[in-house]
This record gives sequence, structure tokens and C-alpha cells, in this order.
Amino acid sequence: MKKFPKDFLWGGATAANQCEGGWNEGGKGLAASDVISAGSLTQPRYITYIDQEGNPGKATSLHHLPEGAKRAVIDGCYYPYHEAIDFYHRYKEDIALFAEMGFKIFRMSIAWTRIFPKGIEEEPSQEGLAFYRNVFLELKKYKIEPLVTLSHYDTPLYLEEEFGGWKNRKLIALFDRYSEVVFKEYKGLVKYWLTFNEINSAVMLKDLFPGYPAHKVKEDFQLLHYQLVASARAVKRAHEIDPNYVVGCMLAGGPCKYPLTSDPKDVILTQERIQEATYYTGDVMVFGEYPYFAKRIWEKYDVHLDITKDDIADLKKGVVDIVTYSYYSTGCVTTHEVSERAGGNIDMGPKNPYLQYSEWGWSFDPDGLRYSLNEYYGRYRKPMMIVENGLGAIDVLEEDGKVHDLYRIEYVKAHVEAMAQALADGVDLRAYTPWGCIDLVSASTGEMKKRYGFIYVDKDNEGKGSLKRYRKDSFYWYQKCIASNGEDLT
Ligand code: BGP
Repeated sequence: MKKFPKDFLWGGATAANQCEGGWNEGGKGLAASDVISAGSLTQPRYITYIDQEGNPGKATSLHHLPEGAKRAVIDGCYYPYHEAIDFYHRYKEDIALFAEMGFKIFRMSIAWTRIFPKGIEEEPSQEGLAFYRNVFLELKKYKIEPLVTLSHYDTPLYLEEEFGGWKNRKLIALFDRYSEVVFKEYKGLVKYWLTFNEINSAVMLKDLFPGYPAHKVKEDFQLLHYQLVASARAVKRAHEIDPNYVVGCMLAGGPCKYPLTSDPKDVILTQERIQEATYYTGDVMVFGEYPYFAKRIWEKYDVHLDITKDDIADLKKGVVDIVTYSYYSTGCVTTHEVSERAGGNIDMGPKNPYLQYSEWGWSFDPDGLRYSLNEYYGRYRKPMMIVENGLGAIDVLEEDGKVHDLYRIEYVKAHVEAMAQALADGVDLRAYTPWGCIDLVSASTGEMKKRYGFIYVDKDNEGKGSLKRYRKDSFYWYQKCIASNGEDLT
């Protein structure tokens, strides 16, 4: 099997809202994610609000808020992101643990609201800038490269409420100011950047929620367009500020859909779904223009994009340097009737009879990683990074402080082997940052018990616990994997 390149970047990934906490500290403004409650596999997370009469209420993201209601933090509701795992105060301890595992790279995001609390200020918050500077300096101490996402499901709440979020073209300019500030501020401390986390997920809601309204589908394509322009502008600006900056797109999943049957109708539908969900977005970011099949998609959903000449020029100029994506599992597509559906944060379609599924219904498919790496690389021919991957599972902290997470070791091992195979295939793969390298709050369910980490954090779904960190068995396994550059996987 092909060896990993000598300078392969092993590490782990997190996002500000899911791990930092300190939601109202250091001058931070409210993010849209700060008003989302906890949920579970069976119970959705709610957005909380105060209505016109001042009464508190809650609604799922699919429902309209009552006329005049404003999203807000309400009494008596538990918000898992408010404290999360308190990385805000414990980052030194956590980074020391990452260093102990041998990390070469650490993926994290900047909370826009720490830099511009509402998103509209003229001047950035010095306190917010100082926080990330200190985190980067701490990483530097251990020679760990930061890989920084500018926007990881974390838009300032003010922009959502007053501007309608990314449905409004004005956000492009505001994002431009934010990205310019951080690119200038952290020059010399950061080399690798990602613009929007899982940017293509914006147009995947229609597949995930049956009955998703047609007007929302149109809105989603429009807001994705504004994000694509904002992303392209950020790439251009990054290169102007520092030609050494390496900026990537970050896509949700890969072309990871299989036809459920060999019925050509299933094959065609699978191809269409991959084009819609993945290549529609990826092609813009890599080739600088919408793909040939975009017109078909716009016609299908009756989308009339607000797209200007300047947008077209910006997209052309802001093509990414690297292609990165999150990979957890694969899905199936069929035109036939099926009963059992797979789980996931994006539509995974019917269950695949050849795969095993986690407690949250996500499939275990390391071959899909090799397959998707080849598919992406074959199309884009840019250096690749796997910036999320992992198994969300329930762990048991034993009385002696140990966590025997063999299932996680097996999952990661199989995916490391798949990456080695993709390297042998000739894919130019540069980095691997498994998701939630330290336990953090689940994005889909808001739970703590859905854990991904090599480091256990003592905290439960209700927010109780000492927040103490423990090394799981997988911690030592990954340490050995990194030390041997992916050769010792025992
Ligand atoms: C991705 C998100 C992450 C992360 C991950 C795992 O879609 O980029 O933020 O949370 O999925 O999902 P979950 O936390 O729902 O298990």
C-alpha cells in the first residue's frame, strides 16, 4: 500500500460554535446558533424567539416565526452552544493534548461575532482578534498549522434578523470586510483557510425535508450564489494580502451517492443528484463559473438568479487552491419504492443493504472515501484535504478514567486505509482532520452524547459535568498512527 507523503498533515477538526462556549464573553455578539436549543435523534432542535407581545416561543427551522417575532435567548431554555466544551477558556490545555497526539494541523473556525459582534461595525473588536491571535500563537508553540474556516454555520444573529441573512446581497460586502480584517491580522500566523463550511449544503435541504416549499428552494439557490460570490472575493483578497495563503472550498460529503439498483433510471437520477448537490457548487469554486448543467437545474426549480456582471468576474478571479470536504458516509438513490431510509445531516436516501449503520443511522463506508477522493480529484485535479470524518457514538467513561472506544479506532483505521489506497491511486491528498477530535456539541442534535473525539469531555446532554478531559483509547491509537505516518494502525 502507498505510504503517506512525508509532510502529510495529520490533525483534527472543530468549529467555534460547537466547542468554544463563552457566548457572551470577550465582547462577542449573538450568533444565529446561540438561539438554538438542544434536541435529539427524535426531537428537533428549536429556534427560540420573543414575539411582538414579548412572549417567548420556539419553532423548528422549517417553520415561520410569528409576524414580528425576533429570535432571542429566552429564560428556562438550555442552549448547548453557550458553554459548549469551554474551549474559550481551556484552549491551552486542549492544544497541549492535540500536540501530545502529534497533530500537525488543527482545523478550527473563527466566530464572525467575536470580530464583528453584529456584523455591521466599522471597526473590529480588538478583544476578539486577540483571542484568535492567542490561539494561533499557542498552536505555533507546538508547530501545529491552523486550518481556519471563516464561516462554520455561524452568521451574526443581527444580520439574520435585520438583513434576512444570506438571502441579502449586502452580506457579500460585510463578509468581505470581515475576511479582509482577519487575512491582514493573522498574516504570518495562518497559512490555510476555508471560506464556508459545507457551502453546498445550502441547496440540500430540499432533499432532506419532504415537502420543502418551492419558494424556499429558490431562495436557497440565491443565497448559495451570494455565498459563492463572497467566497470568491475572499479567495481573491487572501491572495492579494498574502500570496502564500492557501484557500480552499469546503463541500459537504462527496459525490457519495450510489444508484440503489442497476436500473438505468436509478443511475441517471444518481448522476443528477450528484450534479445538483455537489458539482453545481464545486465547479463554480474550482472552475470559476457555473457548470453546463446549471441551466437545467435553474429551469427545474424555476430559479431566476440575481447575478451581475461583477459577480461573474468575481467568480472567475476567486478560484480556490485546494478542494476539501467532509466525509462520513454514503447514500443511495432510487426511483423505486423503499421503506428503510438512512440517517445523516444531508439526504442519504434508502439504506444500502451492503453497509452497517451507526446508532444515528449513518453508514460505515470507507470504500466510499476512496471512491469520492478519486471522483473529486479526477474532476478538479487540485490538492485535496479530508477536513471532517469520524464516528458519532456513545462512549462510556469507566471508573478508572478510561474510555474503550474500539469502534472509533476501527472506523478511523478503515478510513486511513482508504486514504492510503486513494494515494496509491494517484490522488494528491495532503491532510486529514477527523471531526470533533475532542468531544463537542453535535450540530444536528445538539447532544453531547454523540461523541466523535479522541479526547473525552465530561459533560452530558443537560450541560452537567466537570468539563474534565480524558484520553480515550483512540487517543493513543491515533498518536501511534501519526507517529508512524499512517503505517502502524494496530
Ligand atoms: C458536519 C458539520 C459539523 C459536524 C458534523 C457532524 O455536517 O460540518 O459541524 O457537526 O457534520 O455532525 P453532527 O454533529 O450532527 O453529528
